[in-house]
Amino acid sequence: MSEYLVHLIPGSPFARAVLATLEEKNAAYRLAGAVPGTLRSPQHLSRHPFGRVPVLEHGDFRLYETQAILRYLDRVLPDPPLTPRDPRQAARMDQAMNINDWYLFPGAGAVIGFQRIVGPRLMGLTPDEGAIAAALPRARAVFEELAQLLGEQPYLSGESVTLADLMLAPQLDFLEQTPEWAALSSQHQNLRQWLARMQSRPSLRATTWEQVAARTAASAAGAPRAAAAG
Ligand SMILES: N[C@@H](CCC(=O)N[C@@H](CS)C(=O)NCC(=O)O)C(=O)O
Repeated sequence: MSEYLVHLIPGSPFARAVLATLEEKNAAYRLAGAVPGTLRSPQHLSRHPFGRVPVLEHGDFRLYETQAILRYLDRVLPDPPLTPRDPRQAARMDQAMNINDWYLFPGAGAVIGFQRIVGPRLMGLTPDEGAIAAALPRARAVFEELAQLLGEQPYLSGESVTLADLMLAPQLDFLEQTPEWAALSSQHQNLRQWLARMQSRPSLRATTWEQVAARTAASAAGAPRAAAAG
């Protein structure tokens, strides 16, 4: 079977979901780091016409959109399964992944995460406090809903980790690093415990911003990555 190649920018929570899924599957993969600011280059647009990351290459098959990539990986690497067999649990998984794409990332990650972390760290920008304040009500609503859906379960769609957990944990891990985290999560201890549970998994521990940055450089030199067990 061909090797997996992931085009990404270190720190991207969407890309981390792909890497964490590959790690959960114990698959070998390589990283191709895009330089921030070059996603609109003709070369990258030929991979991703909307100029984003991640992009997966698997042999002659190229795919963008994180949900599609995660589901593809779960089909071609069926062990361990990361989609519940039960239709209702699978529907909860799908629901959480769409909450990520429609509400969590646009409402919180793309504003609060960008203003607090990405902009200052990668572009030297000063956080726009007005934009952050305006995003908070929507972000609060997303946290409330995620906490409600999680309830007392260990994972978002039940007893086992699924693609939804792997997709949302990198986003919340990102937001945990912002000053807004305390206000957003203090009423939702179940969500905090879930995030800690996810952060302790080898797949998340192996895919931190720092580790991915280091490995991106190593992969550029041609060393394939054997996933950590777990
Ligand atoms: N819908 C896309 C979203 C991916 C996305 O927004 N990625 C961010 C990094 S986390 C990105 O590429 N941002 C670059 C930009 O917006 O120019 C997916 O699911 O893959």
